[in-house]
Amino acid sequence: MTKYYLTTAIDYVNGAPHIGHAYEKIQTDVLARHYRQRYDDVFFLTGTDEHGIKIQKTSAAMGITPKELCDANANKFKECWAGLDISYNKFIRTTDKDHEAIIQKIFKKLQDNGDIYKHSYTGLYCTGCESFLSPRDLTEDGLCPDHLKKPEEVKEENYFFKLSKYKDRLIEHIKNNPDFIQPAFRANEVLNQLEHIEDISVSRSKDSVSWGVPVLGDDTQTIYVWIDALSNYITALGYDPENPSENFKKYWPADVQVIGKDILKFHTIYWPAFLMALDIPLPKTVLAHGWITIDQTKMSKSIGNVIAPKDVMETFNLEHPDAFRYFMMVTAPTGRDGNYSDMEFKERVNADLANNIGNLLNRTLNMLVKYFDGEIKSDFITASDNEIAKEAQKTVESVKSRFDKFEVAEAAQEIVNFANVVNKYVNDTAPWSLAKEEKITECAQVLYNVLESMRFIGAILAPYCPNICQDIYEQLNREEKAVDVKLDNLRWGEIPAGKLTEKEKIKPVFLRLDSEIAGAAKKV
Ligand code: ME8
Repeated sequence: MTKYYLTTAIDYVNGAPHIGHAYEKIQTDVLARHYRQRYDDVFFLTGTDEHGIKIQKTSAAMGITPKELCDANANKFKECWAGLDISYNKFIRTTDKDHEAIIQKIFKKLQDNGDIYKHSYTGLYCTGCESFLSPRDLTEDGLCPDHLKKPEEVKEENYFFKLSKYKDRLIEHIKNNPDFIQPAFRANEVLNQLEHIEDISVSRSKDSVSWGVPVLGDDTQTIYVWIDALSNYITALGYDPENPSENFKKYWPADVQVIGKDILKFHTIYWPAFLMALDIPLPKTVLAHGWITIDQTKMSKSIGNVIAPKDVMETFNLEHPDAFRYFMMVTAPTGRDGNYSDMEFKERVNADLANNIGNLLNRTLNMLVKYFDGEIKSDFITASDNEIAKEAQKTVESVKSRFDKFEVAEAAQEIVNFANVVNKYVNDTAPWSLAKEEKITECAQVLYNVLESMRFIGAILAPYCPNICQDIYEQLNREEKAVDVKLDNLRWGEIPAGKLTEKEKIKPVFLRLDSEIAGAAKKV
């Protein structure tokens, strides 16, 4: 049995999901769906991060309890992921009772091991980060570089975690395991931060932060968000310091933990140090994605340019999320920042999904009906060593190796490049001329090559566009589901002889967003 365990960051529930949150969940979903086509047992975890001062303040300002705010917003995240076809296996909320109970045990174990001690402290707290910042982290004007707000000076007696004790082991781990931080160019940033690492506060006084898990045996202190939040990756599997569950033993360590670049330090310094202290193996890879801007501008409530996935769905009257999922995955090289604009979205999905892939299938099926009454004869079936078949098989291998490096955008490009090759092949061989010249077998074999190529494309594109690829499979009269195709079983020549389609059954799998037929879609 091969297993694969993936996680996303868990989102703060002080607001509703926007397309930046969606970017990460789609990226992880595409990875999960791809690995389901290769491995036996994939477990995909996501969820919400619900404790801390940010939630406490937002709910107070709204005149509701923190729990009411969490319930309302956690539901918005779940609804949003359902609308985007995010195929997670578990949704954890840090207010889940079983999670809270284990957090207390984890904290206790760290205390018993001597990794946590009490200490009086004056520090600069950024609510946006839910973290203390060192003066070195601030901008020249003394602001948090991510939230551009002045951190609050906090003077408290808190529990501290001996992060400095793990400094050398962390540096060694990062240097010896080049896969641990991906993309690799981010590792230096972490190594630089490690040079100045100090012990960190892991609790806040209950007087200042009451919305959180109390320290066991000391209810004047609340465990503050990072031990609570990061541990979700193991509590969700049923980790218990006294009795780790079967699921924990089966899935941990995580194969990839997907996060945004802004929380890299927490996932590649704090998290592995907590795991070392608990004597638990480290995740194999932490994959940091870039940030999504809107029209090249940072999304922010104050600018008023925050876009939710449903805004895009409504603007273009989309019946399923595939075009949005696809665009988000190709808007930037994996790991780099990307941008969303209505114009770029429309142009990109029209070019790749409608013109390149959708039209290719549509016109080939129409020719099959016109010249061969929609029927494949046994001498149409081509050998697996013809040039197009070889290109198809090579593309599957390139896509797999891109995914092995988490290069989701680059893998999509491999698929588009292959569709370009097949389009060029159709134009060069001109099956309409072959039909006119009565070169029947030649013409039929060209069509067969295209249909088989589409079957390959339907399988490898399914993680990005599960609905479109299912439609491709239905157009090809396939019984299996595109998302369920195991890539190692994808063999050339499996479209059988027999009736494949008829005129009435042919439908476009993706309409241009500005086409007349897409109709009700607003013109942008
Ligand atoms: O950081 N573009 O929660 P969060 C791309 N609760 N990704 C973005 C983004 C954007 N514009 N805005 C946010 C937290 N994200 C913590 C995580 S994990 C144990 C705890 C990403 O709601 C961000 O990088 O602020 C992060 O990975 C995720 O959304 C949740 O952000």
